[in-house]
Amino acid sequence: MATLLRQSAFRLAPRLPTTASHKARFASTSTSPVTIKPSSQELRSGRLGERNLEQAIRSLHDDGLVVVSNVIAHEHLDRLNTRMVQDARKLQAMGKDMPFNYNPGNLQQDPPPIRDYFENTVFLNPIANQITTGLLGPKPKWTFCSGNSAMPPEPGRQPQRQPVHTDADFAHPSHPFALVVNVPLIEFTPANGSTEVWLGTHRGELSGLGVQDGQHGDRASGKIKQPLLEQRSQVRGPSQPVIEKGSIVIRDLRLWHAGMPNTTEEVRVMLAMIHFAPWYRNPMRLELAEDLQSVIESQGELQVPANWVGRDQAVQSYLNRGFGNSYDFGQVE
Ligand SMILES: O=C(O)CCC(=O)C(=O)O
Ligand SMILES: [Fe+2]
Repeated sequence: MATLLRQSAFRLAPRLPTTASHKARFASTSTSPVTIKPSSQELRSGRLGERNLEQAIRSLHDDGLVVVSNVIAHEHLDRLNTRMVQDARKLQAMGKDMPFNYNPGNLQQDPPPIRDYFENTVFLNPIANQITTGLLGPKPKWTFCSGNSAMPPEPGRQPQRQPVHTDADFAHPSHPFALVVNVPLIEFTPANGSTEVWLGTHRGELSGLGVQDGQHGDRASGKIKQPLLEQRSQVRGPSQPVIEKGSIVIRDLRLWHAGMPNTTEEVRVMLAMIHFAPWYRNPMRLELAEDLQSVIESQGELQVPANWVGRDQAVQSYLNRGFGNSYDFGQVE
């Protein structure tokens, strides 16, 4: 009897796993993000196959970030970049009134919300939508469309880094509810201010108001407490990855990150679009020119709550929006 019991217990004992899928279950300590390189068939169809989609979803759960390379044609980025660099220089010329986040080297800057600059591969990228839908559920809500520009230092000034922070500087669910789709308009490198990212900090005890200093709306809100930064560095430190032009970076809104100094002479623009879960009651709306209405209404992947305004009004107001943590990404009751 005893022998039988021992044998069956042995049979039930977990076997030492050796497969790749098992390895994936252990938390990674790599500081570099996972980069998915879609096949030419996946690029043609605008859909990742099962294996790459699994990898993207797993990276978002485990690391809070995934990079997908080669999904946007460079010419779709270049025209928008030329315009946004001109706009960034205009904003910089506003001096102390410029819309900066944490320090004057990092501008909050919307793209022009008009048909001439709207490429579907940039703003409604099908692979980005497939991944955010896979994680958040059908028809994520797109209610924020802006950008962050790391400016070359002005003469006589030292470029500054942002404090490590989370953009989720409000009470929020402890499970995924919002993803930021970042589109770099040029290649990002440590020299031009590639965003510093702290993988794996989007969940558990590392996430929530308890890890943050500052109140929502302060320029310093969302800042991660210093002792936690030191502790986390021992486990899984930060990195400033090189991101190839044409990539998208999808990041859990809760992840710790920081805008970094741009030591080059070229403005570094990164678009930032937030997809909220379909059930998440964020009341924000986009403001878009009427000439985009048919483009937006002919797609069915995202909910896009928008105020439609005349082209002239759209052009007049897009450089005059909120910044810092003046946006409210929270949800209503
Ligand atoms: O520009 C960047 O790389 C990041 C900016 C950022 O995180 C912010 O302004 O909240
Ligand atoms: Fe941020």
